[in-house]
Amino acid sequence: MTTTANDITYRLEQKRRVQADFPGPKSIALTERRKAVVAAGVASTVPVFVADADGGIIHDVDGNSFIDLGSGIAVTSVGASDPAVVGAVKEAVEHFTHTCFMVTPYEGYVAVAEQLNRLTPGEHEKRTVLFNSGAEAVENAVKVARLATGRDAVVAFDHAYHGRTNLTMALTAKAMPYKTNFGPFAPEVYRMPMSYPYREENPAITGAEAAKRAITMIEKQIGGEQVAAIIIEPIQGEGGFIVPAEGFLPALAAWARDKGVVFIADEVQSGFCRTGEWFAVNHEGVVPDIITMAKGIAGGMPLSAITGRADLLDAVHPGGLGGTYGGNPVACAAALASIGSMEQYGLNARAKHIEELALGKLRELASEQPVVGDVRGRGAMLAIELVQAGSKEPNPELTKAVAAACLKEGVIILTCGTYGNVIRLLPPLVISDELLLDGLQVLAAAIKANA
Ligand code: PLZ
Repeated sequence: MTTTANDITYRLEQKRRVQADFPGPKSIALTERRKAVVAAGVASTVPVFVADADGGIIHDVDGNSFIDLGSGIAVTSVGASDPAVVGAVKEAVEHFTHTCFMVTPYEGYVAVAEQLNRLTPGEHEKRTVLFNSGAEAVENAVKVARLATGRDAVVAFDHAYHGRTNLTMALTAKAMPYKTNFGPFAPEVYRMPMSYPYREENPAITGAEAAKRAITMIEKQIGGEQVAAIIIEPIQGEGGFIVPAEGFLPALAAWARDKGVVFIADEVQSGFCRTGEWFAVNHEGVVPDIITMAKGIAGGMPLSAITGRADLLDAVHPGGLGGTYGGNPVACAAALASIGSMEQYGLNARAKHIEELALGKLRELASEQPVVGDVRGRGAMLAIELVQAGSKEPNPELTKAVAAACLKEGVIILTCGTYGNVIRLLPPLVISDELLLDGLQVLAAAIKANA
């Protein structure tokens, strides 16, 4: 057991170690079995199979250990086997695995709703509904907004990612791999320009001006009074960890309020201490009408939620919202425990500390390496955008090569971005400083070696 400054104890040794024959024989055998039975459409970033995970470390079935800088795509913020979550799951599962909240309700669901109503921004009266996945939360936020406003149109943004179901594919911006040949898509979805400071034609454009650009298009192409909802990720995830210019989100939210448009913040990736606040909208004091949550909410158990204005959510007729598994009792127990751990470990402060440690290193790297075009993000949601030296031309080949080189050295790094040229860092918030710094040093070396 080792301990960090935050008094987090680990079950597994927090150290990377990759053998020469990587991937090892057990992972290779499992990959063969997998190929015969699992659909090819499901791809995996890393060619090894997991045996155990804890803190900032993932062990594979061949005895390799990797530094986890991805958290299973921003899920295991409290770690993949946080003792409080594990204990709560064990306790819950020994009593009942499921009854269906729509049939025979249980306290855990209500307790999660109380926590979400408390933690989400705004002092107004709120209501919560629980689901299973991020996409399902987004679908339901749009359902509520349409019913409550009596309007059809939904505005999404360039570079957006909202899921893989039919409506959320329509909301998602990127064709390959998410949408190509999967249509036809849900109607009444309109896409507007995002504020993407690094790639603006006019780099001096302010957040307010970028919002005005989108609002003018909305008013010209749809008409404000036709719009049910604007949905936006306050920091875009899959699209490239794009942090909009300051003032962009507040201006959009103000316009939405003025026009009776429901402002939905999709915090599926950015929520729950990831950016150093409970939610990324908090950085600019934006109060969404509805907020969608998943991923970090339940320490790895599948749970998602929408929390929003009581008048909007209670507009829906009884029986209009639900699903067999939504708010599963074991997932609710995990959520309560993981929220408890976030508070106990002080994970907002910890995410800010990670930002301090990592941003400095990444900026240093950018100043030495002209292929690092941009460094951005908040808290433990950080990224670098890789380009051809001397231009802003995206460099997806280098991005792939760097991620592969890191993996060989025992560091799991995820890529993202509309142009496939962004390396994103999403470490578990409980990662130790030593492990994080080791991972960053491997990343820096991989960029130097491949640039
Ligand atoms: N909204 C902002 O980031 C999920 C998806 C990875 P689900 N992002 C990771 C992939 O390739 O499928 C996401 C998100 C935002 C919605 C979702 C969807 O959440 O739980 O994957 O449905």
